[in-house]
Amino acid sequence: MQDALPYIIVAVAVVLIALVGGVLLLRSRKGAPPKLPPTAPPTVGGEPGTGTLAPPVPAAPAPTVPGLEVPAPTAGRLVRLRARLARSQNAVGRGLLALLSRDNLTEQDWEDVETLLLQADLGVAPTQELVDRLRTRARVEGTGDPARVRAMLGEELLALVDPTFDRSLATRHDGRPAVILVVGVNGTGKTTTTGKLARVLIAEGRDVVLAAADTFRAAAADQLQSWGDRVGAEVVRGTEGGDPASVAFDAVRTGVESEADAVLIDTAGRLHTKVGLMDELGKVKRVVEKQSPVDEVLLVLDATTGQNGLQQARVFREVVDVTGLVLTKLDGTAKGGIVVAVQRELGVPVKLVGLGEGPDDLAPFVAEDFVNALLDA
Ligand SMILES: Nc1nc2c(ncn2[C@@H]2O[C@H](COP(=O)(O)OP(=O)(O)OP(=O)(O)O)[C@@H](O)[C@H]2O)c(=O)[nH]1
Ligand SMILES: [Mg+2]
Repeated sequence: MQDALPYIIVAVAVVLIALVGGVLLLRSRKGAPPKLPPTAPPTVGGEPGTGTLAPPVPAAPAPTVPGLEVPAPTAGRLVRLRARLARSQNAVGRGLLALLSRDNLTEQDWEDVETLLLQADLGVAPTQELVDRLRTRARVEGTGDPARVRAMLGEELLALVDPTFDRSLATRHDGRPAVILVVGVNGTGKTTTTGKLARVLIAEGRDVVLAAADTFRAAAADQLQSWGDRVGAEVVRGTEGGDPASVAFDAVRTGVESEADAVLIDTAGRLHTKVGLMDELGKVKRVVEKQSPVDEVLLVLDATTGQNGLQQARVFREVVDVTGLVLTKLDGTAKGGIVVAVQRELGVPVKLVGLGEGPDDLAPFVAEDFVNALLDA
């Protein structure tokens, strides 16, 4: 037994060493994962809760709020997106310039000018007015010199687009957030515009609350939620099939409590001819107004639907007193004249234009930039 003792001690020592070694090995394996994740997190972005937990830090340096996007600055956006506008509109601009630069304009030439303007959805009355003014000026100032014609046409188009409109969007004032209601028929781009507008405001350093008051489909709220999550805007939503007015009401209360700069309310698409749905929209506005004035009602119109948009605009104006227009999908149509037609019809300015499906493809409307884009294609 005594002879065996050294062997036993050695055996115990071996077992102990093996055990300790094993534990250490396991520890180091367990310790390894925490070192690995740093390579994984950069892909995060929009994990649940990020949007509501993170303070909506405007244009914050990216590292402080990982996963949040920093929207592109808004200054000069229309100029930056001008190529898109020009691509679809340049047939009109170039056509007009070519015609008007002829030396002696015939009746046929003037008719062609008129046709081009009508095709661009300028509308009958503005077209007639523009042609009359151009004819008078052509008689006095002459044609033939492309530079002078360019200047003349530019001035007249600008007068029609009307640079005197106030196109600014309401933001926080009187110690409360601005309330912006987004309305329109189905598929015009309301939710997309609401999401893009949140980015515009956040890029300008403002705090935004989004209201998913399209309660018809859960997918509509999810769509808005994902816009909010990307930039850290809180999204207030209700239950599917719930009352849109109460979602809007709750969102405004949230905005007031969190001292947000703006509450953007996305509503369900509705055909202007459906009386029940239009009444519901009126109710959304009235319910919100029990708590706070509605500062803006933005009517979103799809520019590709042309004169149909005017019909919609008239009905929406009656129900909710539209204060601004958003023309979407201007990147896909040569019918930019609708800007003039619809402003005329409602006496309300186009405030924003959609020029693509990208998150920052929404531009504050600037009359001069728009006219230049038409003519300098
Ligand atoms: N090319 C282009 N597509 C746009 C623009 N604005 C929106 N869209 C697209 O239009 C489609 C409809 O947009 P939504 O924002 O879902 O429209 P909506 O008005 O909310 O639709 P409903 O809620 O169903 O009434 C989407 O595929 C958008 O990407 C734009 O300015 N240009
Ligand atoms: Mg929608």
